[in-house]
Amino acid sequence: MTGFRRYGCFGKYSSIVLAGLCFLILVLLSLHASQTPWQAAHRISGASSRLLARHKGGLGETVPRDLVTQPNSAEIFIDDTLDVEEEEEEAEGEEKQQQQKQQQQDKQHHQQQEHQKQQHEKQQQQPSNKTFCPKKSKQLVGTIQTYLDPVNISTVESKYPEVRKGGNFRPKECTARERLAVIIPCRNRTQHLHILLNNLLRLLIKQRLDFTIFVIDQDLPTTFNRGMLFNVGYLEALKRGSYDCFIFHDVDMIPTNDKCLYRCTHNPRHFLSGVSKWKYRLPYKSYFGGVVSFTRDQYRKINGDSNLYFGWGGEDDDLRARILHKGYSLLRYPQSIGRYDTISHQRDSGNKANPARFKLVKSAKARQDLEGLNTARYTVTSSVTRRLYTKIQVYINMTEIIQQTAPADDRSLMQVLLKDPKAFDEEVVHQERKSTSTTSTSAQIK
Ligand code: UDH
Ligand code: NGS
Repeated sequence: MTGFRRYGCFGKYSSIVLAGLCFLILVLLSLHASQTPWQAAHRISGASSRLLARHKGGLGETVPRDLVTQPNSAEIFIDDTLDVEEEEEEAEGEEKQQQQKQQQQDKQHHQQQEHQKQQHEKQQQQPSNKTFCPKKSKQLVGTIQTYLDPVNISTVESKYPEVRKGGNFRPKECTARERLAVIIPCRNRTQHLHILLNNLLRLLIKQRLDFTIFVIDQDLPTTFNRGMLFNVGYLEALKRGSYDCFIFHDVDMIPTNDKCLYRCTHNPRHFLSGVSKWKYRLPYKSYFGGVVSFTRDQYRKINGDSNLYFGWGGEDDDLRARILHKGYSLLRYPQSIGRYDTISHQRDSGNKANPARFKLVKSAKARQDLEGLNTARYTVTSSVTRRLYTKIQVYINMTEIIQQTAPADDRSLMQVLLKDPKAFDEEVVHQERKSTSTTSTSAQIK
């Protein structure tokens, strides 16, 4: 009874005793760190949220390096370089960095195991006694000159004799760590394509990558659909080879640093950290357009891009929402590495701003599993292997996509696209097509 009374008494005052103890700990900590108790409390809460953020890397892996922006808990861009050797050197001596090193080693170990598994499978297919290419080639220098002036395709072809027909390159002296498909949507922008190839091939070859360039063109008069062309690129590339990594690349984005590695990693990556047209900044923090990478599995798991964004705008915001919704984080290279030049041009015809885009972006997560890679319907109207790229031309039937693959709610808000084709330039583009030459390569150059 006495014991009960004693514990009962403690129970009555326990919250006061606990609060007192916490305050005492804070006072001791603040004395130790020469801070006020409130600063000490703030430090503890900061440390615990950083700890939580580290474990948001998706796929059970630790997120590397600093968080550069964290507008809210669902939008995380991580500044990350794949530059493992340099990171290890910097880490020497400091306790905090030692911990990062340990985490990285664990991650590397896990990645190495994965790689070994994949490479083993590959070597079964193509027996070779070559060693793997270095993760980061010794030939890379950092900032490189960009060439933005119009160039003839024959000039570019003669510069890269090592690229095989179809736009394929494979290093001879080593085995590349993955097979990369670069997917470039391109309609009526042939001159930009030549400028991009003139810059990009040099970088990819220097990085000792095993790659193929796929150019995806969309038949007129259907309104342009960038997101769906990415799905087409992914599906058609996989029909032609076993690619592990996909980089979706706008035709007018020119990398300015050869340490910007065109590789895939444990989370999808946004390559741009600054673009010349925005004074080497981005239009908004969560911008996800321009150049992005996915492993084969990552893109399949997010069900690819939405097919519903006919016309300009919103498809990249939708893609970002899909990535986050499936539990991935977003990686982005640091400022100096993700610096891109862009080729200035006029507005494209056949790609008018899509008035339904804002509402569509809002329903991105709800639609994710219902439409995307799994509902991409198109007809391949031609497929040709040029010297520096494989070109796949497709016809997309907008009416069919909207009426047969859009979920009911989205279908109704997209009626505006079907009711008034002129609002989407289809008539205008149709007229233009009649007055320009018939092949897509010699079509209007901007
Ligand atoms: N693209 C084409 N042809 C087109 C349209 C787009 O090839 O007719 C491809 C091309 O790879 C381009 C990419 O899709 O780089 C993205 O196109 P975009 O129109 O989103 O971006 P871009 O930088 O033009 O080419 C920006 C125009 C700004 C319009 C602002 C409207 N409010
Ligand atoms: C946003 C668009 C994005 C676009 C970005 C930059 O407003 O699709 O501008 O565009 N989002 C919506 O419209 C919802 S750019 O200047 O590169 O044409 O990528």
